[in-house]
Amino acid sequence: MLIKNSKSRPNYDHPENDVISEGLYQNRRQFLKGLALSAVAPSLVRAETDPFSTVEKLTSEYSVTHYNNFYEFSLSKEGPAKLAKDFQPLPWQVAIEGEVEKPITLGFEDVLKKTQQRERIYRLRCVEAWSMVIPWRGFELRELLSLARPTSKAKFVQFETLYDPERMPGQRRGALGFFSLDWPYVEGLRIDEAMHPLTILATGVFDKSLPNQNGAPLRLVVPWKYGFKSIKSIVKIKLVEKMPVNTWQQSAPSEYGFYANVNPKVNHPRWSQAQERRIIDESFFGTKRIETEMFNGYGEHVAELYRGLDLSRWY
Ligand SMILES: Nc1nc2c(c(=O)[nH]1)N[C@H]1C(S)=C(S)[C@@H](COP(=O)(O)O)O[C@H]1N2
Ligand SMILES: [Mo]
Repeated sequence: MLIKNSKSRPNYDHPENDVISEGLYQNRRQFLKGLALSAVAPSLVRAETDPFSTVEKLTSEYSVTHYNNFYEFSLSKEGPAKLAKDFQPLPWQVAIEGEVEKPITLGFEDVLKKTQQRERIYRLRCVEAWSMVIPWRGFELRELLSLARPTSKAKFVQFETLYDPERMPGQRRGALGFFSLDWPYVEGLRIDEAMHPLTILATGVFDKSLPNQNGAPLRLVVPWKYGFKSIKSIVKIKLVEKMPVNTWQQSAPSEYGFYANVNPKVNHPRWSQAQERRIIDESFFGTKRIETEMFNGYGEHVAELYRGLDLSRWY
């Protein structure tokens, strides 16, 4: 793989490096400091140097971008790619509010500037018992949360997807037939889950910006939890004191809970979670059936977060 380091060149546009506007000595120092920093801080940390990435065979790009769950556009797996084709994700703003010292609203470009971009290859296990291996690009959520300085009352983090029925046809009244969800789609994490370095906000897949159907421009990815936790197209992040009720929990509380940790021993009331169909090539039905792993194989990193918690009660 090619190593891209476009940011390792000094940034001549940045006022701190502007040799003309300020004292020559200061600026020369800044310039050299910039050079030294850029030598150790590449613009993108590649998966090969990242301890959290898996080396399993990747799912094909076609399947990742054409077998989707995104009810704001369609109930079918192939629907989101078609119906989100003309969605314009930019410009985009995301607000961080609630139990924070410094509420902020940032444009998408600013979010990228303030965070370290990384490539992370994660398994994604849907509650429907299929799975993929996806090379995400994004950054650790904790970096963004820290900018707003959560207070000691911030025990949970609530996320919201854009609500805009004009642009998201699945949100229109009656659009999904007899089926309906409460919009906007809401998800939540405990604060320690949100601050865990495995938890990222993804902005790309396969070295490209995130396709609309995958939640452009910005979506959560929590690899040890069922896919529905990984909420797409986020506009609001609210730090709260009480455990939020997420969309699927509110729709069917006996089937979907707050935690939604991948767990082969706790079955869905209507199907087993012991195994999964791993989708690798372009056949959506899955290339092989494999055993589902506890915490989707991320137990060594996250099991300690749940010590003492009854996982069959807190599903
Ligand atoms: N806003 C929103 N986020 C969502 C969903 C959705 O319908 N709406 N579906 C979830 C489910 S069930 C899964 S499995 C993943 C799928 O992500 P992918 O299509 O990028 O693979 O997105 C999750 N995030
Ligand atoms: Mo899912």
